[in-house]
Amino acid sequence: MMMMPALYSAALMLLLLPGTLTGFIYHADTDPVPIHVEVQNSLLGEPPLTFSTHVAPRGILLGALKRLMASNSDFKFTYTEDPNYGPYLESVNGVAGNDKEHTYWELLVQTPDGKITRPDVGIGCYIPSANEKIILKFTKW
Ligand code: B12
Repeated sequence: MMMMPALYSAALMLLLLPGTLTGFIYHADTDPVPIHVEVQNSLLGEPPLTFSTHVAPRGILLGALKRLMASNSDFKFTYTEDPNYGPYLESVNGVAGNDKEHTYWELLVQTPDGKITRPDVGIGCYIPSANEKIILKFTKW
């Protein structure tokens, strides 16, 4: 009988501890992932425009771009649907890529350490990580 309170609290600890840990990890997993989006028009030599938005945890870039467009009237984009590769970024802020002129919106990613990479997937497949700068660059191929 003397052991009961100690046993009881030990059992309670065992029950609560994993719950607390799981709760913590679960919370971190559901936090929105902050990112920046920079629009660069290398052909017209316009100054870059930078926006802040967020993506759902492990969410796709397309979702973040839609969220940004809905919340900020200075950012607009359109995309077409490719049968093989999904969403193709067609225009940003009224400027569209053009096959005849060999222009397109290139997707680049700058990580917080400053390194810039060119993802090998489009806006419908790319999953941004926290604090990345997504660069939408109007350029030529
Ligand atoms: C040429 C080419 C381009 C050219 C297309 C120019 C043109 N209008 O002809 C340009 C330079 C514009 C381009 C851009 C990009 N591309 Co590209 N491209 C190719 C390539 C080498 C050949 C496509 C082709 O001509 N096929 C033959 C024609 C007859 O078939 P088609 O179905 O009509 O081809 C069209 C589609 O492929 C489309 N297209 C081309 N690239 C992409 C990328 C995406 C995401 C989408 C939705 C459509 C698309 O454009 C073609 C012409 O209309 C393929 C690789 C390959 N060997 O197939 C990569 C490829 C399709 N591209 C790829 C990528 C990743 C991109 C970019 C996202 C790169 C970037 N980080 O910016 C961008 C698209 C950005 C955006 N605006 O959404 C990937 C797609 C992989 C994936 N699962 O998403 C591929 C498979 C190469 C790779 N890395 O493995 N691309």
